Amino acid sequence: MSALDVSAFPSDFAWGASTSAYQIEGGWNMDGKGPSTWDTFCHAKGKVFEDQTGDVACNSYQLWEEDLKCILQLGLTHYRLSISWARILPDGTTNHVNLKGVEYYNKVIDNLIASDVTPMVTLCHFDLPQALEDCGGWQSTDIADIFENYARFCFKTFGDRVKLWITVNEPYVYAKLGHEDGIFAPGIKEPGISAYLVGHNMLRAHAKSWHSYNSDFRHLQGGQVSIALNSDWAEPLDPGCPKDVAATERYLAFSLGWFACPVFGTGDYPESMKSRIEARSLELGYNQGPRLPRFSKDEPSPLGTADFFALNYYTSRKVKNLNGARELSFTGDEGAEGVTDPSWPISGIYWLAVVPDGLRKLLKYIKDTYTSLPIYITENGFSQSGPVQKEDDDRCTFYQDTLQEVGKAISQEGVNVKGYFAWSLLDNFEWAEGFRLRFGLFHVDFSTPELKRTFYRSGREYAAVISKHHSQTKSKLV
Ligand code: GBH
Repeated sequence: MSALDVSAFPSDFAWGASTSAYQIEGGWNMDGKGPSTWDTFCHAKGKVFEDQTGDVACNSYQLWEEDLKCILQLGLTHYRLSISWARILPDGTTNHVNLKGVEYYNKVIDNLIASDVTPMVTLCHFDLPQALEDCGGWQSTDIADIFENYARFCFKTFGDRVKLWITVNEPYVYAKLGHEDGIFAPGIKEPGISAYLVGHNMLRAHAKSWHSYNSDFRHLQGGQVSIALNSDWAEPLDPGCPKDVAATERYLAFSLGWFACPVFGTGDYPESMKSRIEARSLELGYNQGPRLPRFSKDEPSPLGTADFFALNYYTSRKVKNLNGARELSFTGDEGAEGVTDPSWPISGIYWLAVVPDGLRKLLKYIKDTYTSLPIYITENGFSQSGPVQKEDDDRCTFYQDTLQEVGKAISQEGVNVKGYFAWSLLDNFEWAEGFRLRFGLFHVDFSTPELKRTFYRSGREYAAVISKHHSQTKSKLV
């Protein structure tokens, strides 16, 4: 990454790395933690690669000091972590607070601040308390108030020190992979129905929490709240084919637009999403009410409920039109299929085509379509599978090319990018793929209980980028 020109990045640029609780903490039943949907999902056989689990993962619950050393070696200005909801509220509600869990996050947050690292905290990164799942989980209407209550508890408990909040991580992924495809917890397969309901309740939960923060905490704590949205960049497979062009619009509407339009756009779902879902219901004779729920006038609107844009970007797609199948499904509604371009290298896993300039195009699209608010890239990364390569030159090239595109988005496209968080600080539990995909800037040796963390070359080079930017900024001041 030494060829990277860092002059495009503003002096207060946030250099971060991200993790999530279930993927690193382990300690799944320690000190009074309640189970989450991911504990349940992994403990059922046949769901995850080789039936691996996050029971121990990187054991960050007990080895936090080792993570802190990694953070300091990288010289990060920011660190994004998530709170395990069931670790602090074992049944998901404030009826019972697990003080040991609260203590753990207090220690993490205090250590970060003492080291001059700004925490960004996600409230729910896929791991819903199982007790709430047992009452309908994200499909239940009540979940929005229960989440809001949890969010308020976190604002009250940690908000004196945490100023950057993410309510929900990637509602698209938890809704669709967890309730349509069934390949993520909670493993529900109800095509064409549940994902929309889950997404809706996540938006309601998010909106209520933002409004709570806005009215009761902002004036005291001065922080910011957003929701992390994942999206591919997408272009028509055949730009000369109007059907592919329309399909590309739908592809973006059904991923980014599903959540960005209510929060940053019109306050409602994208038109193409509404009309397609309604038309398909008619066509297929589905008459049990609207599959895409409507926002109620009696609740706070999702519109304007974000203080910054949080984007998780991994890859891009070429999109072609897909004629609807006979069964209800999300993909049938979407009527689009994304494929990879043969010229794109694949990193570790089939879906992760490396397309750095897709990030620049997506950033510009967000600015042009949705908002001029500051954008944090809250996740972006490159995975390795197979034999470990500590000298991970491909990943170094990936980070260099990607950061170059972020620099261009700032200097050439005028996008207000405030920060970049690499996924991930450490190799960790990669959900249904288990430990076979490694996304870390630090290698973790999962074969011994010490779970030793060591630098990849990419980690060392990322540290050099941060320090280069830091010295450039300092020299500008004198
Ligand atoms: C992020 O999701 C997560 O926030 C993070 O926890 C995770 O570790 C990271 O990605 C790396 O994967 O199986 O064909 O349906 C990224 C969005 C959505 C990308 C699901 C992969 C699976 C494609 N992910 N997608 S498929």
